[in-house]
Amino acid sequence: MLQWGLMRKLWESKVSRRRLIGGAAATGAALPVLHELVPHNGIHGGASTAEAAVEHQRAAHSGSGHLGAVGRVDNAANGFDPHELVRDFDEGVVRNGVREWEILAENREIEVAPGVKYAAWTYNGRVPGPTLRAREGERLRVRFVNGSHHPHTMHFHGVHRDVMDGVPGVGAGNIDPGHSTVYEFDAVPFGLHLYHCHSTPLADHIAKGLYGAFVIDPKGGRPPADELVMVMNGFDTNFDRSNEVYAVNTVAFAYVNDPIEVKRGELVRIYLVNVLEFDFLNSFHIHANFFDYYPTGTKLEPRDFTDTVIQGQGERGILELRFPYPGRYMFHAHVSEFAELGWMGFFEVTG
Ligand SMILES: [Cu+2]
Repeated sequence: MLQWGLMRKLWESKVSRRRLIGGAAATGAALPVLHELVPHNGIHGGASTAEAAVEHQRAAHSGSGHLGAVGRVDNAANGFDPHELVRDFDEGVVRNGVREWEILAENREIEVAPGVKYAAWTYNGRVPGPTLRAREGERLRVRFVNGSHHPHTMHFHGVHRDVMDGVPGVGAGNIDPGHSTVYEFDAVPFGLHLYHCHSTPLADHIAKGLYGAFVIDPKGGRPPADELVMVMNGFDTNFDRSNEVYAVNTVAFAYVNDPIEVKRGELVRIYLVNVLEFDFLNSFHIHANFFDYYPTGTKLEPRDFTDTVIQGQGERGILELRFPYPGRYMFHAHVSEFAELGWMGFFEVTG
């Protein structure tokens, strides 16, 4: 409720907040130059619609201290629910020793905050795309079908041949609308990776929603845990190349409205991925607790024991923690602005 008042305030002071962000980042000065160099004509078809929605959201609350009527995002209409998505791992199907998935790129309008619609590009109809999960050393085969209106690819992080890298001009390159390809490679190294579209302009193809987490379990596995996936993302709803909405798993404040339930004393493992565009850094902070941190998940021993981790664009890591006390514990971006614009949630610890 309160957050929406803050959102309105921040929207209204957009210019000053952008200056703040640029000033906080070492490479901020390069940003306007880069934007001039990136061609982005022809992909902003939904701009007027999205902008109208944000304007509508702003107008609805203008001058009213009463924000309760804002309501909630319609998960059913979106076709995915952040509370299911947070524990949803897609292991595909194993045929003849090869682990296989089918991924369809399609355009889809999604609601990222109550009343705020976004013309997303999706893998399998959801943002983030499915969390693909395999075991170290397996052969993987991903059949990619482009049912969208623009050329797209799937670029996986990992170690593989150039022709399977999903970038324009190499191997199958851009996959045109109505076309498909097959990416085939081995699941190495173990860790927490990601996949995303690599068509140009790159920032736009990622920001529109074409990304997902990619988990490769070590051969010996990891200790049993309640496993969660959190993809830190954001949405530039008025196409000014800065985000108006921030979240984990797309829907602003989803885990404030309905906290993530975990059990006291149980090991909780969080696969944390930062796919945010237009901001250089993101972060995760847990209240009243600390966690072990495994950068990129590529080692079995934690590097840090901390309560806050910062990730750059495309960076990810695994967090492990236990909650010693029951109750309601906040987690959020320690970039306060992101937290106030949606990147905030609670754990409800029971038992
Ligand atoms: Cu794309």
